Amino acid sequence: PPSAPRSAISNVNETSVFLEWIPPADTGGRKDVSYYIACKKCNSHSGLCEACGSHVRYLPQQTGLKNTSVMMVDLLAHTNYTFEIEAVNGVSDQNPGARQFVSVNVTTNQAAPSPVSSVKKGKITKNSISLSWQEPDRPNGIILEYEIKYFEKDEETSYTIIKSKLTTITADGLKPGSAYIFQIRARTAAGYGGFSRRFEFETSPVSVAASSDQSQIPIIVVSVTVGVILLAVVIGFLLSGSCCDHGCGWASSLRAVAYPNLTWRCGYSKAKQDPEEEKMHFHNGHIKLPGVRTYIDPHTYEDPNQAVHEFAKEIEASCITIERVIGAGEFGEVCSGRLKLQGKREFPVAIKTLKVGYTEKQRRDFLGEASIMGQFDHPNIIHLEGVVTKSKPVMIVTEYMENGSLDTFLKKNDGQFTVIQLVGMLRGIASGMKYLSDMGYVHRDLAARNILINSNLVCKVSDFGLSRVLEDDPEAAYTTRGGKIPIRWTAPEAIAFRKFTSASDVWSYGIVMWEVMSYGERPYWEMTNQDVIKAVEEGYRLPSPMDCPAALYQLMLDCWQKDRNSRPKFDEIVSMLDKLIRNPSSLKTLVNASSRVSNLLVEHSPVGSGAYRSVGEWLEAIKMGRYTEIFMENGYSSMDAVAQVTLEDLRRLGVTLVGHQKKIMNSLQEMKVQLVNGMVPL
Ligand code: ACK
Repeated sequence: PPSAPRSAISNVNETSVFLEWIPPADTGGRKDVSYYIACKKCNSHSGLCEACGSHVRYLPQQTGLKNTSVMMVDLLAHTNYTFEIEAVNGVSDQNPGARQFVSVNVTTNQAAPSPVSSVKKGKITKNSISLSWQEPDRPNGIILEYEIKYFEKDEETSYTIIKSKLTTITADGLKPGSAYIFQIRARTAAGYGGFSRRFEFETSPVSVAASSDQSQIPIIVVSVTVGVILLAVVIGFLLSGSCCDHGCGWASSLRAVAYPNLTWRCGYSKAKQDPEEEKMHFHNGHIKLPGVRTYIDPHTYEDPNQAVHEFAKEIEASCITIERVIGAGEFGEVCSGRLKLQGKREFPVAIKTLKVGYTEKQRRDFLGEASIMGQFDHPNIIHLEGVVTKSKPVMIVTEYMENGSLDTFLKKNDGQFTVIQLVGMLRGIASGMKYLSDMGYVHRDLAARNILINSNLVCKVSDFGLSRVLEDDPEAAYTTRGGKIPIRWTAPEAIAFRKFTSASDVWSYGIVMWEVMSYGERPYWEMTNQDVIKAVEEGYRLPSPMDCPAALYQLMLDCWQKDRNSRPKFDEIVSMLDKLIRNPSSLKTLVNASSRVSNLLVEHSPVGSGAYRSVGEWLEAIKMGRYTEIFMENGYSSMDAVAQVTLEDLRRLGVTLVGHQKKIMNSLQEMKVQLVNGMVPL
């Protein structure tokens, strides 16, 4: 027989061991030398060893090895092993002497748990699926928790993650009669193991018998048949050619000049799930409640491109028709246009473009907004259609909101809406914000300018810029989109010590309420930021907008509570607004016009030595010079006297146009606020 192999070396990687050696010095004069590996698991205290058992796998094999290396996998973590490498030949069996081997001692490392291999479905309803599973075969430590990822089949980019310490969960809030894909992975102190294979389960369908009578069944059968035929036709069509034959492409001459790189293919490529998914973390350590989706901060991705493709569909540029430029965004032009996707009807979209000559950081920040927006799915959050990243210009495509930004829209339509319409807008914004706060997303820049409004007066929250979320950057608090924290909209604790939470978003929501009820008036008018900070800190608050229902102004004041825990939550705001909408008479009580003004007068010194030397000069400055005479004739000849004017007085003086009343009252308020450095004290 041959002598023992020589110079064996080992390389340990978690729970795998690689062995390599040199052939024996003496082959016994034969050419049929092969190797056999004996594996022993040894107790570190007693030193006693036992055979490893059948769970260890040998690559390529345990016996008859021709090469001088082998790999053992699926060993136990933190375990001492002895491997004996024996050289054998055709006569070894006949040798009564001792075996000739070289041995190697190794200790395996900590390792992540092996994948969960068996998952069973439990109770299934039309909206929920219960699951149970077995601990992984090799936990390699104590399992701290499981992570269960699921999504509707073929909708992989929008998924939910639930964490559970038990080996059972119920996923609820699912669609009836829909297939869902589940994957589970375990976490130990060593980290997450790999995800299990995909398990597919289906929710039960909505019971037809319960919701329809027998006579409808033939209709359903016919519909299904027609549906199947249509589906076959569509599939045939899709297989036979591209949708470009059917009208997608550029409609205007703008296309060739401004965007020459676009191709003529059509459709979007679905974002693929990347194995790097393990790198994701939860935003701000936000703890998930079962069944509630959590926002994932794109910053936790090493590669921002991966984040954007995780959450946004790639659209081929040839499917977009740019029609006109509608504004300027932070990174480039904002255009309106049309999107034609395969199998869908063309529809209007807004297109944000990234200007040429951008830096890598600008591209990242620009697409960061899409990575955030793509995670949301709510009627009051602006909907992302997709992104164009594979050609230039880089674009973000969203649904089109016919009436543009809410602040501009309200200014343009001053006094044109009923209170119920205004409350409807506010309800929509609150509902969108409730969704965001449930997802663990803090907006930080909620303001009417960042709300878009469509032709049905539906308001949607937009502007999900990334730069605001740089918590660790000491400059971040002062360098948001406009270069500064939006002081007038921001809660005092967020200004003072950057405590941005959903409660600080509630403060901003109160300011948005004020903006809406005053048709786009600038909060705190022309006061400087420093004065606003000081006044708010001293307990002053914005006075009620004109003709504002008392219940709404009270809600604003609640949102502006200094103690953030005393502010209402977004779900409470939604319920309160719903109540007011259901009971419109509750909106009839307005904040008393005279108290609205006297509030200021009682607390603060009257206007007297303000910026204007005479009543005439003041009225001219606000383009209300036509009323100078009436004012003078009625005893309002000095600025001190003017400071006492109430809305009733104005009406009595014959100032009947609401627009004029507003101009005068707001100007008065502005002057008072500037003088006293404050507003309504709480
Ligand atoms: O007030 P606007 O018309 O509404 O001007 C701004 C401009 O682009 C720069 O932001 C408008 N805008 C932005 N997103 C959209 C959208 N999804 N639909 C319609 N207009 C939009 C915004």
